[in-house]
Amino acid sequence: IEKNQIAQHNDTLLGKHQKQLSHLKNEWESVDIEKVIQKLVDFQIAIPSWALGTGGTRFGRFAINGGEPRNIEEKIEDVGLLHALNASSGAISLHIPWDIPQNPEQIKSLAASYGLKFDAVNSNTFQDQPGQALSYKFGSLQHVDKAVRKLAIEHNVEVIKQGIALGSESLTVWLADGSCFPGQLNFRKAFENTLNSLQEIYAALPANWKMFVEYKAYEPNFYSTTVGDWGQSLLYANKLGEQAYTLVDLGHHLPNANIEQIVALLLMEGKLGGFHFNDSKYGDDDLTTGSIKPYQLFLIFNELVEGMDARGMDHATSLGWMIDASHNVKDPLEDLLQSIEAIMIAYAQALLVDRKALTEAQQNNDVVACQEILQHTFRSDLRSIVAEARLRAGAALSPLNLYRNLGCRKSLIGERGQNTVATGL
Ligand code: LRH
Ligand code: MN
Ligand code: MN
Repeated sequence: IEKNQIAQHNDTLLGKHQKQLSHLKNEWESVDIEKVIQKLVDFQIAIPSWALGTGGTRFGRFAINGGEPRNIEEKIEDVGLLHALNASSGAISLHIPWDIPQNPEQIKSLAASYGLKFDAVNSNTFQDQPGQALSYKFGSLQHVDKAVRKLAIEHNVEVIKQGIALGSESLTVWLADGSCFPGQLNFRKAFENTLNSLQEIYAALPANWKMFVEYKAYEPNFYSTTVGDWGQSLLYANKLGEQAYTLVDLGHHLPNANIEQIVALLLMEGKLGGFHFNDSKYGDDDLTTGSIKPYQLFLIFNELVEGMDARGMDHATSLGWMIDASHNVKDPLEDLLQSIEAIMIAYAQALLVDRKALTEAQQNNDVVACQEILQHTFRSDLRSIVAEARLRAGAALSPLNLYRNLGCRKSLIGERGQNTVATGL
């Protein structure tokens, strides 16, 4: 995508955009909108490599779009395209061995040519790879057999090495480990084995790295999961040390969990590492962020902004911000543009909450005022300040429209073919 294509697109929308922005500035004259815009410019959300292809379910996979990236280079190209469109997707997160960065130097410079960094690297001990000597069928880091644990530990250490070569600075460990039936596991031993294994991996972390321990309530195990909730994740993170943190994937909770409260308390403990953003109606649906519960997304960002400001944390760099979504029916790139937009809007809304008034209302137990204050920003249309942030960063006022108008998918199909399949879920 060329700079002049973006400029042309912006020219056609500029008049309307400026009108909307000045209207918004008038409405929020007591707020330093310039500061908010700068925060939005700085905020970057990493794209997972496995979200670039059409996701499958266990009932089938419909590669409806074509032009899916066939290798790591093409995945980087896709994220580069997203970043050119919105200037908010400046990083890619790899999943190993779905991604095999054979020539790290080359891959690193390819990414740099698109202005991309490498976010957390993800290990995979939830599938057996072809030719693997021992199986993860009954777990990996928790396994009763030391030899299986060793295999899984070595894989994680290898992933760290690959990440170092790419300039990544964190490892995300998500474990499918758990049990499907009562009695199958000794919970305490499974925890201890997992902790010991994580300790060995932790020992291989460079000093500037973080380890993210991701939890998930259920699936693929349906009776117990060994890192099943934020309490268990926090136990591991606390025992591991100061480089270990809890990672919150929005889809990994039991229905109706109060995720914003979890986020607030993890932040308070200095143990919130980062996010996998997505949305869901039932469980780990991995739907487009903000497509089902945008109010919840706002409430989460509201806690994030409040908590990070209280601790003097830089919003853009203190936590790992990432999407984790993948599904069947949309063009993955369009889907990701929608997710990023939803995240930016929720962040903007949270930045505009009148904190002073909210604190006062809380102190006075004025429950009605508390709700009014939050919903005032939630119900305000802040899309034009998000668009303004993009404009200032050299990106498109309306990324999705430009993607469609330029026929980006059609070009990708032209280059890569109709029947390409990206590695991933
Ligand atoms: C597990 C999960 C985890 C994996 C990814 C593919 O459900 O959220 O983050 O690494 O999906
Ligand atoms: Mn996840
Ligand atoms: Mn998940």
